[in-house]
Amino acid sequence: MSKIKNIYAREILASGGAPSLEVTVTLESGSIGEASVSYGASAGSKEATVLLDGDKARYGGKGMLNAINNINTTIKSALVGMEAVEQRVIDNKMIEIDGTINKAVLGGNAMLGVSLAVCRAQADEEKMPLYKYLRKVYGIGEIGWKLPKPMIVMIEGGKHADETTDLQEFMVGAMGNKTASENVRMEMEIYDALKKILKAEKLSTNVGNEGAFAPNGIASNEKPMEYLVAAITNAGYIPGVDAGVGIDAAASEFYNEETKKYELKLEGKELTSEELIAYYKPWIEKYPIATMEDMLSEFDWDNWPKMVEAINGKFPLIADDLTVTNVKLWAKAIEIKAATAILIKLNQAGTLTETMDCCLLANEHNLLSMPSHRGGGETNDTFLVDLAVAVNSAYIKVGPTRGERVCKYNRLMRIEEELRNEQ
Ligand code: 2PG
Ligand code: MG
Repeated sequence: MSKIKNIYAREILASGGAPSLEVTVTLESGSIGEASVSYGASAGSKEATVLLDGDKARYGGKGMLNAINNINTTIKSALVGMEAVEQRVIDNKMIEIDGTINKAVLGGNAMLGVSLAVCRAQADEEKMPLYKYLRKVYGIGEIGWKLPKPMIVMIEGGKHADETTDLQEFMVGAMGNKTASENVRMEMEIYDALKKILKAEKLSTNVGNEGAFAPNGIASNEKPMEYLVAAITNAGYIPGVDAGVGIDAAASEFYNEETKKYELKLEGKELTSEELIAYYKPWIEKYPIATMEDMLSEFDWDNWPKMVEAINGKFPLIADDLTVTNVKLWAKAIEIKAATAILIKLNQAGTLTETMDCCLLANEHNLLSMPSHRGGGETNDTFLVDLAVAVNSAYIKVGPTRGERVCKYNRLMRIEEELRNEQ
């Protein structure tokens, strides 16, 4: 056991070129933990607050000095002297000091940075890899190791790229029983095959926010699925057996709250919820789909169960903006059968404990969880991978290229190697 001796935060850069923050926690024993915080481009409205300075003279208002100041003063003086092993108590303490439902006072970014760094410091103290320490501190029993499969964003549009598809992400999810490193290799071979297909179609292979292709001039919102199936085949794998298609529509982004219509600009369509579900329906039959995510808006709760019915158990419907890694919203979604899986983003919740609670609730109900990177402001932190391994998540969702993305897959392969060497 060791007490927290010091907490220190600094401003760093995130993948989009705007700031984020990084926290160092030091224990009395000398153990150290560091963590940085990512944030999104298509954030759900109920996410924990990313506290930004708003000072237009610095980074166009996107500085994080206020959040950092909260860490270096208020949070530090409250937590110094607490036992670092008391993760839940520490997280609750910050929630209590903040006192708001959306962490608007201290900032979810400030709280999460501290929360994760405390956890890493205690893992260091106990000389345990993070994924094992997470199981210990959250009392997860012996459930064996089932490493998450990669769900790799291959084509991106929506808010993550300019002038592309209305739907935000077209992914390839590994299927079958390959090892993590074989899955990573397969996915990257598919990515390479996709590049050749796009080139042959005279589409650009420049990449968007998440390192996935983001070509202008794609003919329809359906077209990327055809490309993905062809890429899986061309790379020598079997669609629906080795790999399937994942879609994140991020539908809140093209939902007009006033007219209650979904505006698909690429195809000049304005659809009601029912019409949008009917628009998706043929895809469910036609393509080897692994998962669908946010196919309806976060403001369209009533229609989510209809989408679950349309899918009819063929694959999971993942809630992201709908549930924003919030255990109450997730419990509601489970209860009314609005979704059958949850996307997990640490900064949506704002503390590690609240994030873990969402994963554990999914496990309790035998539902899938998928820890995910963020679009606009990702960092080189790989915490989400250890978390996915700790709770036996089915997938991790991360882009295919750029350092802040590939470090996640490299971490996964390293964990696999560690576990293999133990046998
Ligand atoms: C999503 C994510 C990650 P953002 O919607 O799932 O791909 O995007 O971080 O921009 O919310
Ligand atoms: Mg999403």
